[in-house]
Amino acid sequence: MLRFLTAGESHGQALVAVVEGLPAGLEITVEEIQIEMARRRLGYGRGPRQKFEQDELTLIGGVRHGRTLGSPVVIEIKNSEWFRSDKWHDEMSPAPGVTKQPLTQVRPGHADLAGMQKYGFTDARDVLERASARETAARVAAGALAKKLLSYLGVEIISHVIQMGAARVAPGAARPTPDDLAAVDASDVRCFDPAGTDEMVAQIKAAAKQGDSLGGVVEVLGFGVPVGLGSHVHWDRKLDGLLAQALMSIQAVKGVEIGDGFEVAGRFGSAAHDAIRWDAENRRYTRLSTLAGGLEGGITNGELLVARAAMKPLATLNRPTLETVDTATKQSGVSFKERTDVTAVPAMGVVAETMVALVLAQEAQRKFGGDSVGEFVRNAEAFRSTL
Ligand code: EPS
Repeated sequence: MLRFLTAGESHGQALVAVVEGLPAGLEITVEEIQIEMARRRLGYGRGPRQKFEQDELTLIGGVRHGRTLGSPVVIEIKNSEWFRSDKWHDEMSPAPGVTKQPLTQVRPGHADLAGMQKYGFTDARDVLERASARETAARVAAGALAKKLLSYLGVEIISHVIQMGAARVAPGAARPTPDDLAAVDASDVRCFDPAGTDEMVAQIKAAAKQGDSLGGVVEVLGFGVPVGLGSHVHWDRKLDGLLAQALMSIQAVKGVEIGDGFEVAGRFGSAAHDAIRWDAENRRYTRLSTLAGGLEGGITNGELLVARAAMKPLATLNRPTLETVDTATKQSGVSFKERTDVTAVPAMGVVAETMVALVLAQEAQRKFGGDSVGEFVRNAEAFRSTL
């Protein structure tokens, strides 16, 4: 089974991703992973840290001469802030000692207070360093490997922003295809619709002016996803459930939708399902719409995969207004200000792509198996020929 772990704190030395279970012979370079990492830093409304974090990465194990060995792939991503100054060296030192400045003014909407209570900490930094969305840099590195594995099956996964604050792309607006990804990434907010981009940027500017933050919705699209990933037989094998868990695990995501899940809830059944037709020319079944998002009974049906993730507005504001309590004194106050992003929705789209890729790669490996990429592809082709 393909699985992955990440480790590391936001202001520590580095993040690490360990990806285990990839077949041997997968061609991968540091540069390919770096392209995905750079995409995660895109987007209007990011804070100052994005400008100096270089996401300098090293392949520590599992890859030789540009190909995986079948052993765990280990990727290290140095936090450039650690190396450009000693600002965090004492604060984040693993050596025994105490911090000079414990953070006790817990931030509403963050893991701070619940995490302190759960783990018995008196310094919110013991929680926030790991809860930070900096961790998604390691997920994206792992996701680059999953995307590469899927590419051998002709699967491509992209995302675009469909809502930023109150600005929403019109329902029925054209969806991007993999050929449009460069255009999506060129938009300041990773929105495919030019009018939508302008409105979204205006929203961000207005929020920034007020020291406020914005959330939004991204749509992830999977092209060429094979039939038969996931299963109807048990709750924890349903692919829609696995995708929901993976997307919901992204920092600040509070809602997940497969296809038009929420919209169809209000329709009659006669207008809520994707009709099936035999496409004689291509000798395959097709659906006439994408309401189910490419999933029926928790199994992929070979149609476009559609999943959406809603991100709440970031809880750290540049103008502290959220009421909170100091856990040391129990005095009321307002949440402390740290440098922060106005929105991270465009970046979250790239993280969401990689989470979808990791789940699909896992399930593709479960279905097709194989210790080498050649075996994996042969098995997939043999299955496809039976459909
Ligand atoms: C983050 C807060 C900001 C973001 C950071 C995630 O960092 P800082 O507080 O150090 O300025 O820039 O995101 C990243 C560094 C990244 O690479 O995405 C948070 O609290 O989640």
